Amino acid sequence: MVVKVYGPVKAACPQRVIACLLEKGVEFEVVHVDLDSGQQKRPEFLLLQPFGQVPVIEDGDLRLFGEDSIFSWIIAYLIIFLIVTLYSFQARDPILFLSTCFHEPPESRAIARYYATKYDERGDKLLGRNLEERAIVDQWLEVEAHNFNDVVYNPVLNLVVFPRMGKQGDLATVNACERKLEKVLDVYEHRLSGSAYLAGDAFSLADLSHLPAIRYLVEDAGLGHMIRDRKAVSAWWDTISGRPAWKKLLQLLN
Ligand SMILES: N[C@@H](CCC(=O)N[C@@H](CS)C(=O)NCC(=O)O)C(=O)O
Repeated sequence: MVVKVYGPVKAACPQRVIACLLEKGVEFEVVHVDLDSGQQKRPEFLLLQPFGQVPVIEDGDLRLFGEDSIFSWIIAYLIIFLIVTLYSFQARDPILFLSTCFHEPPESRAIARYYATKYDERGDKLLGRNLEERAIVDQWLEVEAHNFNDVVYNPVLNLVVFPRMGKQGDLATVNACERKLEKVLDVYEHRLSGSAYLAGDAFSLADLSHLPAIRYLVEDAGLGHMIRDRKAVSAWWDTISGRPAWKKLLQLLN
């Protein structure tokens, strides 16, 4: 069954999911959602993703939330509670199990994690080779989500997205984020000076998760010097952006 990915390929968050699917050789189709015209805020899309954002995925018969009645939700929550309890006893990951049972979470990192786990044996091991490595991958995924993403997202929004929509970007916000990003990238430079990849000696989901935002930074926002000025970060960017899966994604952009 082909995985449906809702979202424009040009948007960073769907790219995170698509890059993971391509790494794992999972068949997918993109259902274009026109962010510029606000399609993601229309009632029919809010049934798929109540926050009005992309990506969303549909995988086979798995149902996304939104279209059910309150009653069916109460039943669903009772069943969820039961399953979580049962699987917790067996030391399985209840959240992951739930995502396979009911729907894929509308959150690009969670979706990517799900596919990296589901197809762990296929292609590179994106979540590490043992529990300790997985912890380090998770650590850098969290760094990406909480330390890196915001300070890149805002400059990209103000320098690229708003002007494309005919709106003026806020340069004070851009400057403030740039200053913070310098510090974050200094930490990355230190880490990558002693380690080929963020989580160690192998490419992982933590590296993959950075690809979309750095591409925007380098190619669209005119802030590539922040990457290029740092030897180890620059070499890392060349390596991860040279992966065949990422190159396939870039072809989808054209
Ligand atoms: N944390 C969410 C963020 C989703 C998000 O911000 N999506 C952006 C595209 S990258 C979007 O839908 N923007 C349009 C909007 O917010 O209206 C994720 O990673 O999936």
